[in-house]
Amino acid sequence: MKNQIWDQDSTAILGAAEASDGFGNSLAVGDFNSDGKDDLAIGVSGEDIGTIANAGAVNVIYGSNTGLTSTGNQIWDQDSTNIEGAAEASDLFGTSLAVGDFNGDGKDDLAIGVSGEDIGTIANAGAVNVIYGSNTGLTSTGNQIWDQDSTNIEGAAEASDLFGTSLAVGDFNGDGKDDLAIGVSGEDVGTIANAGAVNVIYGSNTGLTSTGDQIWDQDSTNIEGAAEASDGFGTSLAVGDFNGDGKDDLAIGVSGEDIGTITNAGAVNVIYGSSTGLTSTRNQLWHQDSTGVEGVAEAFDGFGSSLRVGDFNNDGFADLAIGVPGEDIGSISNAGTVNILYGSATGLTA
Ligand SMILES: [Ca+2]
Ligand SMILES: [Ca+2]
Ligand SMILES: [Ca+2]
Ligand SMILES: [Ca+2]
Repeated sequence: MKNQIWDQDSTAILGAAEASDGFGNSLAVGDFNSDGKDDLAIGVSGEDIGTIANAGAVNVIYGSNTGLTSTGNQIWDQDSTNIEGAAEASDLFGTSLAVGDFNGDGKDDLAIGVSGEDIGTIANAGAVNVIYGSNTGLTSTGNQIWDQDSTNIEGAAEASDLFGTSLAVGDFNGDGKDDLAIGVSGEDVGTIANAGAVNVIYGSNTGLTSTGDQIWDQDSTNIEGAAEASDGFGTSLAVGDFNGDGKDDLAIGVSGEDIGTITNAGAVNVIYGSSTGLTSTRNQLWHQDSTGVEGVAEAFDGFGSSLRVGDFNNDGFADLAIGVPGEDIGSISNAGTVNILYGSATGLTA
């Protein structure tokens, strides 16, 4: 099949290419219309909506027997008909994207980070829009917006929280409905600025619901580590079933974590799923000075800046790849490296 290139000036694609739109700044894949062909969601967080600069948008291009096609393509923003929220300058709708089946109807649904969303007068508190799939693709029916001031959601919207700066999807309680983890990397924990947090909102037959929602940070009861200024807990997220118990587990990058006196060496917290959702039981904190882990923690390594999950040895336990872009290789500054931790019946292990 011939390769393709897509932009907002491609024939029949909605939107128009404009300076600093940043089409493609984030990507996610799902089968939004359940036709067996995957569809592509494309973040355009620098899109202007009318004269509203950098409000942001998401293009969706659907799969077909001949690959992605302009047929039925969509563009979504907070001023789309019946979509929750309102496009405002520098909202950055589409700064992050994640796909899951939050209502378990067999059609994939799209979560859209809006990290620059103001909540009332609270600048850059951040929000997440959720648009649900249907037989005809993504539809405004039942769409939602979530922030830390949503009813019954843990936490409180504060300036520069950046709720939605990262997103990840997994079935943390194993009930067959996907759940959404939302990075809040600018969250202050008490008076500790930008320590960071992660909100978790669980799926149900009616989609994401506040029932049983959670907020996690390094000062949560029994969670390893300690919240410190500029830790950036939640800068990156990844999901896998590291212990193979059928409940997904959450890896949380803390790229600004100091290890002892080593500034911004970085770390990764891992919180395991259970039949009641994510739980502190057997949670872990990993860094390059953890016993048995390869490498040495050094200042500004940024361990955990990026995370990805795969089963590299096909043993049925998910494994975690950890980006360390600031790692020095010998005298070569910021050459970067990647650590790999393998899953096991007891979870990630060195
Ligand atoms: Ca499809
Ligand atoms: Ca769905
Ligand atoms: Ca679930
Ligand atoms: Ca698990």
